[in-house]
Amino acid sequence: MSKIALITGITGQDGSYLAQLLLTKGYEVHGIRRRASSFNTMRLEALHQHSLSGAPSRLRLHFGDLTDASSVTQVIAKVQPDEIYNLGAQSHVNVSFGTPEYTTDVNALGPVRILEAIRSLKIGNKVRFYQASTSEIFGATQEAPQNESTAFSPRSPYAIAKLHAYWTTRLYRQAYGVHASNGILFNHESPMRGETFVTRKITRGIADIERGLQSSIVLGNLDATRDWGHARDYVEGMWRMLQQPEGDDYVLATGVSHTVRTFVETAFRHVGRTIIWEGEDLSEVGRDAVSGQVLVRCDGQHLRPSEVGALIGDASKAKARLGWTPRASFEDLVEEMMVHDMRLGGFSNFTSRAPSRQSGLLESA
Ligand code: NAP
Ligand code: G4F
Repeated sequence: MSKIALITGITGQDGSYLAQLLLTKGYEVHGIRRRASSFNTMRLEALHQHSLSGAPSRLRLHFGDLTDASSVTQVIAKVQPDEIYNLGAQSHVNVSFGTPEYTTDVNALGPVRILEAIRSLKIGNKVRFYQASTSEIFGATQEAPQNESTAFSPRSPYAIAKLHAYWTTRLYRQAYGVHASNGILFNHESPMRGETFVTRKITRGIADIERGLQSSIVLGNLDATRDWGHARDYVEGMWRMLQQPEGDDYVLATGVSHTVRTFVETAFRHVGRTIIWEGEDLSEVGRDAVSGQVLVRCDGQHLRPSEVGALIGDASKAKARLGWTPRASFEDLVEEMMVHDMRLGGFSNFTSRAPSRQSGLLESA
């Protein structure tokens, strides 16, 4: 009998990589997707196509929403999963400052709704639960690198909601004996990354500059640092957490950090351009060293009301207990994203595929 997994946020970056991993491992994979006025399952298209070529699809999607307890409970009751991965979230930190109440509803109360469903359905002794926690909960911490013992200091509505979810997950583990784990993941990117996160904004922007579709990329804080890994490596870590005899909390990170500025320079090198920086603060620009063309500009709209400190993770516990290590280097990651966006033309081509078979994924379209 194959195991059954349920993924919330299956239409997102991590959801698509995790679904692929679990299908490869022989799981029957179910996902909760939100109802939208246009197709939002583009990232899953390749998986669906794959299943069309072989055995009956082991991937099923169900409409639901983390803000709606009844839909969450109904899907869990119907699917009877062995493992639940809660990846669904309003995941954009800057957006959370403008939508604090909604972000709290999805990111903090969403996991409460899932865990209460597990309790009310009396499946707490059977199901294993993964919560997508985040390095953002360390926020303004002075300690570096950060590990599972580092004090929390969240600095955004997003991070505060995720910290609520972190403690909720621990509570259901300790109070009710649920196999529940927090993956405290540092930034992880890929060609499937949403286009408003800084890495994909840069790689897609460069691809569009090279095509003559835009003249420059407009960014915020160039000196922000992040510990960037590859999403493919991180979903492997999520799965490993749920294969342990007990639930626990683990940091996943590369232990190496770079600035946004370095990401920009590395990505432009892929298309043979060297960036020279001129000016200060929001007047700073990045020019092509040969042509002098301004390729990077700054705009205050991309600055946040409060920024986190230097986030860099220590994943020693995951290495020792899960045997997890990230494979892709920073350079590998930038290269893969650039190759993808140069080939596919970034956002415009990604979304222009009209997936007429999308409803084939749905049990209740
Ligand atoms: P993502 O690409 O933004 O995907 C988020 C997913 O959540 C999408 O499938 C989205 O659906 C879904 N979602 C949003 N609101 C929902 C709601 N109300 N009900 C049900 N589903 C909802 O994010 P990601 O990068 O894959 O990240 C996955 C999870 O890990 C998130 O919880 C994020 O906060 C967390 N995390 C990410 C990173 C990272 O660096 N990527 C690091 C640490 C933690 P739509 O497609 O309909 O929008
Ligand atoms: O790419 P970002 O928006 O990612 P951020 O805020 O680190 O959040 C991501 O990683 C978290 C894990 O630590 C996840 F929990 C979260 O869900 C999400 O996946 O911004 C990265 C850095 C920030 O310091 C930001 O100020 O890039 C800086 N930045 C500079 N210019 C920009 C821009 N960020 C965005 N989104 N857009 C810009 O133009």
